[in-house]
Amino acid sequence: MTTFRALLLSGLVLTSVGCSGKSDSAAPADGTTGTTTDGGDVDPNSGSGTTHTVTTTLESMEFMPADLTIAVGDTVRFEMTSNHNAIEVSQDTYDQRTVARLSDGFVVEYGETAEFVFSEPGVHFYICEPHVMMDMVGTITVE
Ligand SMILES: [Cu+2]
Repeated sequence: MTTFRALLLSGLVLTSVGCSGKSDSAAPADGTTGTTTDGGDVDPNSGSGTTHTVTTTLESMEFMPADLTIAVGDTVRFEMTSNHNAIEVSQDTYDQRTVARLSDGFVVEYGETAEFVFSEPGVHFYICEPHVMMDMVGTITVE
């Protein structure tokens, strides 16, 4: 079960993603104004929530911020420098500072920028593979 969705990538990964992201849902021309639906304005899959950014630098061995709390539907944008990656892992892997990738977790490779929409509450743990032993780890808490 994947509880996040990749939005866009400036890098070269996830080339096998089959969805173009363009759902041409024949939207009617806006001749009908004022059709509001209570609570229906925000599509949890539209990525219309707040965008949070996690950055790194070449010199530092940390994610900034390392621990981030967001709301369901928010986007997290990872901006990795060429010497760091961000790989989702299990809580055990995170706690043990090892490098086993989560099979359906998010992956941001070296030097890439990627955005993910988190659609369900929960905690995501991630690491930088070459620097996990230096405590270069992070969490995304989705509330
Ligand atoms: Cu690193």
